[in-house]
Amino acid sequence: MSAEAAFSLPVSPEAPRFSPPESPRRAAAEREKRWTIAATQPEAEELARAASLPSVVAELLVARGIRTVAEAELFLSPRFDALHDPYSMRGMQAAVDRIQRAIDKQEKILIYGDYDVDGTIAIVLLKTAIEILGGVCDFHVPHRLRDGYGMQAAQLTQAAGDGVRLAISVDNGIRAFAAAEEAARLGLDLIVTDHHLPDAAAGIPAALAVLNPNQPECGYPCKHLCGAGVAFKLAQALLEAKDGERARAKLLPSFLKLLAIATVADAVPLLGENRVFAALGIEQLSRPVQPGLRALMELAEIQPYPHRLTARDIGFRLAPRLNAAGRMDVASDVVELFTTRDPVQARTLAEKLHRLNTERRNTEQDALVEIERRLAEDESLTAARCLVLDGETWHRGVIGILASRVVDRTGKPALVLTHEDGEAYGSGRSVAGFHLLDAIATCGDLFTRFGGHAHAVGFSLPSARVPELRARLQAYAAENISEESLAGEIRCDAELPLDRLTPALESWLHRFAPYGMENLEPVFLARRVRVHGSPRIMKERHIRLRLSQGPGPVSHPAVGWNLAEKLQGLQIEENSLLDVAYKLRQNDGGFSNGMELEIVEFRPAEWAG
Ligand SMILES: [Mn+2]
Repeated sequence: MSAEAAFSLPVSPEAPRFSPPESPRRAAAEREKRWTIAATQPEAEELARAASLPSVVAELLVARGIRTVAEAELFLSPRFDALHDPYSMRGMQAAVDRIQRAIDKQEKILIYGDYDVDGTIAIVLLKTAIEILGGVCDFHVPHRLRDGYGMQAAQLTQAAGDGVRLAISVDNGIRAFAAAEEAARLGLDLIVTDHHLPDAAAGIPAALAVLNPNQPECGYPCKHLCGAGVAFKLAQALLEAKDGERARAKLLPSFLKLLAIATVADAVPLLGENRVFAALGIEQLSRPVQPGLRALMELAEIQPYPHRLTARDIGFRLAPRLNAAGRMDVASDVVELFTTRDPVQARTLAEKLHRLNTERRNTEQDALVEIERRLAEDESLTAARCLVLDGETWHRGVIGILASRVVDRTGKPALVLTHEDGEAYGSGRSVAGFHLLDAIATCGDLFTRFGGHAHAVGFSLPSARVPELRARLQAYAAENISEESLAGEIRCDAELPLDRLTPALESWLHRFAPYGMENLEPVFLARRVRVHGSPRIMKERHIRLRLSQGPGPVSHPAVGWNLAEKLQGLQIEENSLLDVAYKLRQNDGGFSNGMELEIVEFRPAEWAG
């Protein structure tokens, strides 16, 4: 999965802009969304009493699968000592033994990674651990466009020729059957570490050890580690075997900063061990020590301590810069950035990533303008329930992001394709309630290759077949997507009237961060709130206003991204009564209690049922 998939929904101030008039976003906004509120959890009352929690806090915890006081405590205060024993992961002992032998005999080790944030950080973590232990190790990052994803047999042949005796895959390899065969033929020992699902029919590749919590018979308790998470567990086992105390007190905690970036960027569920990685790592990220991280954070304009970082800072600021390397060029720069000790080199590399990200954004923006024009002009697209958009010159590295943007703007599932020498390469993103992989599988005969999951897909096919793909998919979508799921849904986690917001409750709710997959930022519903004073429009697109509820004199500052048009269209003004779906946000700009509301959606209160 990718960061774009996870972060495509909130329209961030950093997201690129479509030209406002006649934008497809408006068309989507005009369709009235369905408002739903989560059912109250029967166990919540019990938990609230047992753990002395406010009831809304208990509701949110139970909705995240938390039942006991101990689980609640760990969720609200993640601790390093809650990490699982690495040896409960199948294959760990064999992997540790072989790597230790390689270190003892000074055999050259090759780490084979991937070109995204997860894959590059996985390399950095394992390489650092092996080097701390005195091992010799090289790494390989595939080129996204030239090599594609996964381990290539030819690379192993070359490595063996260069004297490598042990290869370790990180964030890939669980389906690398050909590469594993080649390794065996070369007499090269192979350790696979991965988190992707194994092929149900073909099983796992033959290797000296396979570490993957998702392989059959692996009893590891946290099944949703990212690739860097699996690499971290291996690093943990290696370092603890040497000097457990030093590893736990110093080395491993220092790994958590990068691990948190990978965990958030790879969009794995932020629960269980992942939550510990993300929470502790993000906390430390506000005081970066490493030159590469410092340089990157400076260029990404992330405010230093005492400002507290959020998962959004990672998702919107750090991850795109790190991913830009793999999209536009070669991702090995990310590994260099995070392993160099030289501040000058770190700065140079960070600047390169920053520049590539700007280039990526411009490339994306140019394509979006073109897509925007087509959406406005081509009426068949307005009617279609699934969009298939192809371009001659769109950069293959950004088509996934483009698909996410189109989904954001139109509320429809979208496939974006680009042509290269008679072959079309595509990436697709879906909306809730429409299984995109199932959908494209109905056109399986058209593709050269395809894969993915419910939410996101990737594929290629001969360019000449694109019109047929479009026609068949649109016919399928017309049958299988309801008008309702296109309109979208405003999901509220709980009803929370504004007059119940106290600083104490706000600090409880603050402990639910960091947010990500399966721990989404809670959205609350407040009915019949009053607009206090005149709303202000910012940059023609956003709104800032104060909202109050009940007889008290308190009003709360609120902000709403991209809601200006709707506010004006509905003639909302002072004293209007609204239902609002909102999130609570820490604001550093000095508003009351530092908290403000972020309005997700509003509607005039008289529509309320
Ligand atoms: Mn990954």
